[in-house]
Amino acid sequence: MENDSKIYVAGHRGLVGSAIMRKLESKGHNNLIYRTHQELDLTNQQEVNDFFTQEKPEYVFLAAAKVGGILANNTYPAEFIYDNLMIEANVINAVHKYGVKKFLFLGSSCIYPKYAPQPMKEEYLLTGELEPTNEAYAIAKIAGIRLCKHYNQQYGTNFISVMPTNLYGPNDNFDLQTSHVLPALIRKFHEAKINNEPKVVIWGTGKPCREFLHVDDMADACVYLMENFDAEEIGEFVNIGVGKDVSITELTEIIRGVVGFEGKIVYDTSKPDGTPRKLLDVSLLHSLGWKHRICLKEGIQSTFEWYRKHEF
Ligand code: GFB
Repeated sequence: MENDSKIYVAGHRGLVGSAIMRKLESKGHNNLIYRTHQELDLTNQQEVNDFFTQEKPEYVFLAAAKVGGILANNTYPAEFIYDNLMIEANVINAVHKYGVKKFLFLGSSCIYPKYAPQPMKEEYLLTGELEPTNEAYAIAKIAGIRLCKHYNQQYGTNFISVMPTNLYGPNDNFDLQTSHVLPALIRKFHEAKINNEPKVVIWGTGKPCREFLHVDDMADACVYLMENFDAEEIGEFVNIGVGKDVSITELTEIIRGVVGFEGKIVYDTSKPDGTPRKLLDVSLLHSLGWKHRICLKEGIQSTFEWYRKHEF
C-alpha cells in the first residue's frame, strides 16, 4: 500500500475501524475514504455497488459489522445473522467485481466450537457445535471466511481473513445492555464509585475465561498483514490475540483496582456465562512476525482514561 493508495475503511467510526484509521493515518496514508451508515447502507447491494463504481478503492478493510456482547447477541440473533451476512456478501462481491487489489475481512474468535480444545488453532474451525448465545453471529462470520476462501479459490483474489479475540479500547460501546464485558465493567465500577454505591453486579459465575487484545494492537496487526502478506501465504485465516487469558473474576479485580472501587462484588447467575473459555493459539501469527505490545492492565488504564474524557 502506497501513501496515496485509495483505501476504504468500512466501519470507520467503530472500535476496530477507528483504530485502523488512526494506524493508517499515523503511517502517512493520505487517501482514506469512508462513509457513515447514513451515507451508505452496506446491507443494500445497489448502494454498495454504486459506491464501488464511483470510488474505485484499491484496498479495503471490512470492519463494519453488527456487534455486541453476550446479551445483545442472545436477544437479537436475527439482526446479528442477517445484517452481518448482507454486509459481508455485498462488500466481498463488490471488492471482487470492482477489482480491489487486496481486502481484509474481520471475523471473531466465536467462530470456534464451544468446547474446542484450548488454545484454539485455526484448524479447529467447524469441528463441533457452536456456543448458542452467539451462534447467529458466528455463522455469519464463518460465512464471511468461506466467502473469502472461495473467491480466492475461484477468482485468484487476494482476500485475507483475520480472527481477533475479544477486543477493547477507545470508541468501544459502553452501553450496559449491549456492550462486551470489559467496557461494561469499567462503567459499572466508575458509576458505583462516584455514586457511593455499596456493590457492583457481575453477570454469570465469573468463571469463564476470556482473552483481551487492545484495539490499537489489533489495528497494527491488520495493517502489518495487509502490508506484508498475500492471502496464499497466510492460509484460510489467522488468529489475532495475545495467547493468554484471564477469568472474568480476575478481570473484575483488575478493573476494580484501576477504577478504585472498594465496595462489594455480587454475581448474578441468572445471566449466561457463554463459552467457558476461548483462548486463541497465536503461533501462526507469531510465525508471521507479529506480537502484541499493550499489556492488559496498561490497556485497561488507558481505556478508563478515554472513558472518563468521553463519559456518556
Ligand atoms: O464480553 P461478553 O459480553 O461476550 O461476556 P462473550 C463475556 C463474559 O463476561 C460472559 C460476563 O461470561 C458474561 O456473562 N460478564 C460479567 C458480563 N459481567 C458482564 C457485564 O456487565 N456485561 C457483559 N457483556 N458481560 C461475545 C459474543 O461473547 O464475544 C460475540 O457474544 C463476540 O459474538 C464477542 O464474539 C467477542 O465473550 O461471551
